[in-house]
Amino acid sequence: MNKYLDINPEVKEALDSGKPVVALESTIISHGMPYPQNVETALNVERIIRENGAVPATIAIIGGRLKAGLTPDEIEYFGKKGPEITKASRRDLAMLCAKGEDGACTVTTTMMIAHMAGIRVFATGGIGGVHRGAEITMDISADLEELAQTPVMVICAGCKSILDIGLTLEYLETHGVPVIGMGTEDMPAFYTSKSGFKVDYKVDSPEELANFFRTHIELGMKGGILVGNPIPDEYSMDPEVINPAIDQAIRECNELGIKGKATTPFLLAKVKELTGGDSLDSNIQLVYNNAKIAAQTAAYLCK
Ligand code: PSU
Ligand code: MN
Repeated sequence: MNKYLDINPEVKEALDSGKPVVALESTIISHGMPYPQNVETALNVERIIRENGAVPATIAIIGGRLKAGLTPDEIEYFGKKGPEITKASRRDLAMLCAKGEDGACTVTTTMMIAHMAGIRVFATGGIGGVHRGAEITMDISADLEELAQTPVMVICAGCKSILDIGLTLEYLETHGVPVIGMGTEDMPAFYTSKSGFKVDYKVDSPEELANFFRTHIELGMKGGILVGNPIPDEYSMDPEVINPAIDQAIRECNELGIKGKATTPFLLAKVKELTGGDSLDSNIQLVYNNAKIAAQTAAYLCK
């Protein structure tokens, strides 16, 4: 086992005895949602994963240790400290471990640590991708590179249109990452169920998804797969409300000259502010929905 990795005892027991485990990220806690809803959501997500037959492993870096599985107190700590905790991507891992610091794991570092621990299924809200205007800025999330090289299944609600969804899908195609729709042929757009872009394949159940991923692993494919699970209709947002808010958030981001790793957290917070909290409610519900599908898929994968 990696000398920097600590696997929580409950997670370790589950992995050793072939029981289903689902990884969860911590950037969504520290940078993606405000306190205290972030902590409440993170604890509910863990509960939903248990109710659906799997063991949750929220992933983070604490005092330079890579943690697969957090205690409720550690989740509270991450939620309370919020954006003060370093948002940790692949390039940050060694420095945080060397200095003994904390890091909130993005999709990238959650995939890395999940893979080190032997966890194959990971649920989150949305992934990073190719930003609008990337043909000039070259702002492309490291999440896409990680999907290209780490064999973990990432279940999300699609990409927010803070990104260029079409270019994100092109990039994934180039890198050989299969994009699967759960019960849909349309790539979901996070707050809404359809982006207007097609996924590569549609599956109709967690069982079918598990069979596909098992084959992917058995073939020795080195990368991951991305699953777009659409937000349930009752929580989906009105495109006429969410789209102008996203456009305005991007305009303000450009005007303020915000760049690099600060871009995504700024856009997420701005969209939430502009929609008066409605987007936060949708965000929370879609994460719950992804957690449920992830736990069920992980359970089939263990059969
Ligand atoms: N998109 C969301 N919510 C999030 C993120 C993205 O809708 O919380 C977070 C995830 O942790 C993701 C990261 O891995 O932002 C991507 O950041 P960047 O664009 O800087 O790579
Ligand atoms: Mn970026």
